[in-house]
Amino acid sequence: MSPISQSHRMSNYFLPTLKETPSEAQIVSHRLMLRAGMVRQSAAGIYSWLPLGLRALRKIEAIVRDEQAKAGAIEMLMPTLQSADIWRESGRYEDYGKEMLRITDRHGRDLLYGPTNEELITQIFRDNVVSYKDLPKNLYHIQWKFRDEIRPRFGVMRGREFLMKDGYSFDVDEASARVSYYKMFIAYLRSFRRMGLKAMPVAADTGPIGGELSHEFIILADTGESEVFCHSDILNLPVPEADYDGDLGPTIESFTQYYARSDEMHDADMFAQQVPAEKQLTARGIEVGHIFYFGQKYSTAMNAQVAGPDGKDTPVHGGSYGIGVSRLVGGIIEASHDEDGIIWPWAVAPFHVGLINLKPGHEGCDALCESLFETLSQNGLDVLYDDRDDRAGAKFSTMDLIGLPWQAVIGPRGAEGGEVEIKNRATGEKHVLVLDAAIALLSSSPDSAK
Ligand code: P5A
Repeated sequence: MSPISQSHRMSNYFLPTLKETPSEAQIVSHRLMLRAGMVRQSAAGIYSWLPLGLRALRKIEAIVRDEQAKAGAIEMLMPTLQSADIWRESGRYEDYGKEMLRITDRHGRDLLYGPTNEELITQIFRDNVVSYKDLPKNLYHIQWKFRDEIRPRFGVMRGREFLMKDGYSFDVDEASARVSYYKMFIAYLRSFRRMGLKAMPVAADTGPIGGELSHEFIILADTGESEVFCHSDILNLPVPEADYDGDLGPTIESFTQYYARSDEMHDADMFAQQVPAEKQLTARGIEVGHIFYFGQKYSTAMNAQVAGPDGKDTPVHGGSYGIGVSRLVGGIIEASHDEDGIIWPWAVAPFHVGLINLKPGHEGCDALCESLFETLSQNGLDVLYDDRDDRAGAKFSTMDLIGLPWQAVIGPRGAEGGEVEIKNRATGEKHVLVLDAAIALLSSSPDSAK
């Protein structure tokens, strides 16, 4: 059972759903996250995560952690607040401009709420690693960031405070640094796929992070803020295996052979030359990840050197790798919903099963519901049990809104024959099954039925 596996009764849960569509929300994921009681805004671009939203966030984190571990990255945790001094060393303290939230403590010392952590990890690295023999290293954390975006919008998609997985690799030379980059490239494709998303790597601009080599991972969505230009065949490539010991070059090449670029990198002439007209895809999307190889940019500025095989000190070669963990919650909803609400992919669903008791207080209904609730929970499934005294219609629409993959409905008639009605949220398909058969069906992902 996963450590976050947990079932709840709605009568003592906290799920403040909204019937009305909130007027401030411009895109569907934002509307649904508010309506489904997942988040509440605290200030512009700053959100509280209510229990249902937090569960989705944690499931996304778990997938990220698992794939990072497979690729050899090691988790740690850096603070949200950083000293301005290290940013002065790298030269980014001034460069970052108004997006950086600057704070002064009671002693008059300059702090900042970290928008990213290249400086802090470089400081930790240089103070603790001295030899190439300790390389490569890839360290990551999942931590809140703050960027004082001029126009926070679309809910958690462009927040000011947001949760990022950010990782940093250290290598002795460029060739091995590329391997570290390739590993993250593959790990990212795998992570997004496990969340039910098809993410496309596109060559990207490096902006304030720096360097020459960079890819954004984009999921296609009309409401996305990024525009991409690509050869449509890139969307049909298989997701790579987690085989990180072999030669990763050919796998990466299978993706990078296709023209696929963000709008900043787009070259219309090259696009026309390299991509046949019928394969040219211009689309909007959501950037859910971004990886960078920036070589010795930070290590030179901040004096992070290791002794190489020849005994000489050289600045290490670095890369950084970001996943928008909180943005992904919105991104997944943008990619998977209908007019009634969210449709969670199994792997990131806040609960697997929504159990509806149509008549709480009715002996047969209560007994069958309790039995199902207990068995499913013991089997490691996360169940949200609607045991409240409410109208059937209201219960159905709440379950559709919050979008759990399975709904299990028990009413007086079925209870008599020991029967449960199961609904697949994605397809709407229904089955009436006896308890054991219901348990078997509910224990498996319905995603393949989509
Ligand atoms: C890579 C890790 C970086 O910051 N430094 C550390 C590099 N890259 S990035 O592209 O700027 O950000 C990484 C990912 O974070 C998400 N993101 C956001 N999510 C919500 N609201 C925001 N304002 C926001 N800004 C960035 C994106 O998914 C991005 O790819």
